Amino acid sequence: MNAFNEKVANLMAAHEEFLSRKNKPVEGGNGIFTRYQNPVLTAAHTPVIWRYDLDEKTNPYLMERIMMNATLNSGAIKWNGKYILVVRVEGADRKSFFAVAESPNGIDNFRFWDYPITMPDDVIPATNIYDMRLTAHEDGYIYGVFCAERHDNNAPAGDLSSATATAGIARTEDLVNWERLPDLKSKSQQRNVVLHPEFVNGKYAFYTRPQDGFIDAGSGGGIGWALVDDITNAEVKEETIIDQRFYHTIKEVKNGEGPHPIKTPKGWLHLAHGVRGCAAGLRYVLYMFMTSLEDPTKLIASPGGFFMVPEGEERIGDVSNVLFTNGWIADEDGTVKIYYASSDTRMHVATSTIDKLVDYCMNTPVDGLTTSASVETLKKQIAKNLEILGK
Ligand code: BGC
Ligand code: BMA
Repeated sequence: MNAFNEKVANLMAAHEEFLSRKNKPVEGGNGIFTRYQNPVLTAAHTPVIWRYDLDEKTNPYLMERIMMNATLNSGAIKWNGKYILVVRVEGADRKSFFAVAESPNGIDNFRFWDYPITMPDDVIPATNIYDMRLTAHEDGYIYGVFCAERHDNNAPAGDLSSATATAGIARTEDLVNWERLPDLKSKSQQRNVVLHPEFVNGKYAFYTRPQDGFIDAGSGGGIGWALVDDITNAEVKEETIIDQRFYHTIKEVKNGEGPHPIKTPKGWLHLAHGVRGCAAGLRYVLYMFMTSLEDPTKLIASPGGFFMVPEGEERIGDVSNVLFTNGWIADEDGTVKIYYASSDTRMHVATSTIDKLVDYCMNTPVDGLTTSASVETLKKQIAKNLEILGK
């Protein structure tokens, strides 16, 4: 073997060893969920054959030719017994694309498929696409709903930052070949749009997030709900806000549905993100709520405050102080694997169970929206505990 080939072999072996690392649960915690020690995916997990040109003639120094920046906001689905993430991979050029990574157990050994997804761009071409929510719909297709971002051509000359966000829709049967449908038509811009897994009154149902501008949710605040007659020409006609934003809460500035909700005997279990502004910028945390099985627009549980916030190394990255989720998998045994990204940089997993998450939603005190209300809630628990402890 010549020196170059030996270098290639070492590179591949080191990468294989890295991908095979076992992941361990972090002991302790709050009893609600369990974090895992290692991120499940980072830019370093992307295949060697993506990043390097392995031809000695054209890459004698064996350098990375196409660098990868981050692996973040991934959709998730259990498919053919495998835990699948449709990852938002961001290259050094700031373009995001989707790529499938699969794992046998959902907590480690995630490996990317050889090729990224070729998403048909035959509608109105987008500059960037990201944050796919996967839904195995009862119509038989797997849908991917994602954000399609385009430069706003109405912006004044020289303004290269104004953009528009719409919901792109595509469907597949094998996660390889995707049929692109027209983007969701809506009066406002949309990000964080999610397809509900069941028909409701014979129609497709979407969680929406209407927004006034590209960044600002503005008057369109909240997680919305819209019924759509035809998925091949989806249009939001009426939109109801099912989970509102409130002053001085973790979702004051904006909020958005995470993955599609999990159906439980007690109601639909939702995971979402809430955003507030502070001197350091926007802080993204995760929160939960539940809606009624009979009427999915009806909020039946709204635990106050956050469910999960960035901790330790999670707090630092390309866009620091951010947790974001758009994928979780409920196993047959009731285990839930929550896939979340930290600071727009890497993917993690945390585990819980449907029973624990429902208990969390039903029994965590609601946010009373004022200091006085929070203190009263706290005093009630303290008094009860002192009585239990006989003090
Ligand atoms: C970024 C997204 C971000 C959005 C709003 C987009 O350009 O790619 O990650 O959520 O801007 O800030
Ligand atoms: C956006 C989201 C995500 C991102 C977050 C933080 O609004 O849609 O793409 O993780 O901001 O940058």
